[in-house]
Amino acid sequence: MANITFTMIKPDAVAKGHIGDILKDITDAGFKIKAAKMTQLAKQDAEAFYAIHAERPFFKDLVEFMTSGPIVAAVLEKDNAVADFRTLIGATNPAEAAEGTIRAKYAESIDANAVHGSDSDENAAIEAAFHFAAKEIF
Ligand code: RTP
Ligand code: MG
Repeated sequence: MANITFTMIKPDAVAKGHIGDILKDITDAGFKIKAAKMTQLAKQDAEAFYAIHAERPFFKDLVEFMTSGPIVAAVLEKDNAVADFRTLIGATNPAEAAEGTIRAKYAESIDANAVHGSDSDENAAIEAAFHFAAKEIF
């Protein structure tokens, strides 16, 4: 699955009406959408998804934010998907995100930072399976 990554358009970007803009940036950059859905994470879903950050000081705020409204989850395919997608979205803190990146264009803050991108091939597979059944990935 080295050509797969997983993304979420986060509640801030959905609320601001940027689903279409962000999906266009993603497909313009050469990613193919293999799965996509709009959903809202329950507290226990967000806690499980971000379990790796459970001990971090920002964990409670992260879970609260990620459950605050609907998201769009998607599985994306491209050569070098994980690294190329993280380049496309830019730094976690939008103040440090390179010009033209999705976070530079649409994020508000380090918490409300518009999009998620998997950080490894292994996590991309885990995260895709967290949100989608095999038959929902095309
Ligand atoms: P993501 O997982 O959402 O793609 O973001 P990332 O890899 O760039 O950042 P990560 O370290 O995985 O952190 C996950 C999310 O937690 C929030 N965060 N807040 N206040 C802080 O210092 C802080 N650090 C991270 C961000 O919203 C980040 O996207
Ligand atoms: Mg991360």
